[in-house]
Amino acid sequence: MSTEQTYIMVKPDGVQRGLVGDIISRFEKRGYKLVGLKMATPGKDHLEKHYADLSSKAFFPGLISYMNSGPVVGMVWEGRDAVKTGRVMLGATDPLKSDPGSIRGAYALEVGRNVCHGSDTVENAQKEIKLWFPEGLNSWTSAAYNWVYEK
Ligand code: IDP
Ligand code: MG
Repeated sequence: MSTEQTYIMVKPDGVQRGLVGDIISRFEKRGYKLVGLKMATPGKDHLEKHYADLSSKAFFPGLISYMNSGPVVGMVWEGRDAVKTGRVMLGATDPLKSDPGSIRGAYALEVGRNVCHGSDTVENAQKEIKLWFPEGLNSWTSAAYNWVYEK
């Protein structure tokens, strides 16, 4: 298992519903290290770039208008197996199929209002991090490192 970075985003419904703190807290408590964090309202063009792979889907216009309906909170978490484990913490795309202990399984009921985003591969994580954090990330050493990792 390697150290990875993943892009996690609280979608507009998650921000409106006051879930930002809880979502940050879950990643923080799990042992991941926060290396980037911002609120943003980047507009349609940027959101279309973020979801470019889905542009041919029938739900794409609805997805973009949902994502453009208010500010989002984007973050980058770093640590062991961050991409895959981050997806497990989010839950399945369809909240009704999500484990109840996951974020979507705990807080959402519809695929079109599923409160959070997480990168699905290391390669896509790198692309998303460049798109959302062109200014770069924060490099720091966590005092908790040796309490989270045995080696
Ligand atoms: P993911 O967010 O779990 O990676 P993707 O397939 O990448 O899922 O889809 C991106 C987002 O598009 C989903 O999180 C969801 O908000 C929305 N979405 C996906 N499938 C549907 C659908 O069938 N109807 C409406 N929205 C959808
Ligand atoms: Mg996806």
